[in-house]
Amino acid sequence: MKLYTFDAAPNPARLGMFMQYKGITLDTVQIDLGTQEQLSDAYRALVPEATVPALILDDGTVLCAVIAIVHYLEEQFPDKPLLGRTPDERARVLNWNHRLFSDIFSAAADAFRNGHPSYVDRALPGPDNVAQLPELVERGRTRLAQGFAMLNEALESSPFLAGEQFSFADVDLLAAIDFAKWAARVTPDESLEHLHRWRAEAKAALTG
Ligand SMILES: N[C@@H](CCC(=O)N[C@@H](CS)C(=O)NCC(=O)O)C(=O)O
Repeated sequence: MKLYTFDAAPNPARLGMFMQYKGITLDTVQIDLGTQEQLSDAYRALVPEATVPALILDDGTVLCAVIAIVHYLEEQFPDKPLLGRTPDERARVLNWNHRLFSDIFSAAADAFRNGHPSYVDRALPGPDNVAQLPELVERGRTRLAQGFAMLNEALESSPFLAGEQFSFADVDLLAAIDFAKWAARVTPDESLEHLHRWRAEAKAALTG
């Protein structure tokens, strides 16, 4: 299998942290989003979605959703599980991953891509051009602040997002907070004490 990615981008960062924690190394090619290499004919012939990361399996299957890639890799590399050890835990991890993707990552992406001059007509990733909607910048920033408050509440009664164990839900939230900071200039308010407590512990769990 072969991984196409661009380490500096947020969805590749989610996958990168998962692989780092589990000690997975793969045959990897960097696709430079800075020069729009993802839109080149050569890359689109391999990955019609024109996004990174993409994992191409030995039978030619192309996986271009991070959640699918990590599920595949978790099966291949079962040590240090990050997707839950029981059916309940697996469901909670997946529930959070979906919620973080639709509520937090998409809000940060909206705030970034609908205002940045380099993303005129590239307001959404993918092969087709999509016009910017400037109203989505402030809406994205508001959604991030609301999302962080919701997460703070959820973490009041739980050490990690999906329960007692560090999981891919926590990896996703670490990546989402980094993304929100540089892309939307939104950081969790200092008053969100449970979120800050969780963040220090999640960073320690990731590297420990
Ligand atoms: N569909 C992917 C998300 C992939 C994605 O949006 N990747 C971004 C980088 S973070 C990308 O490839 N952008 C290309 C572009 O902006 O044209 C998933 O579900 O994990």
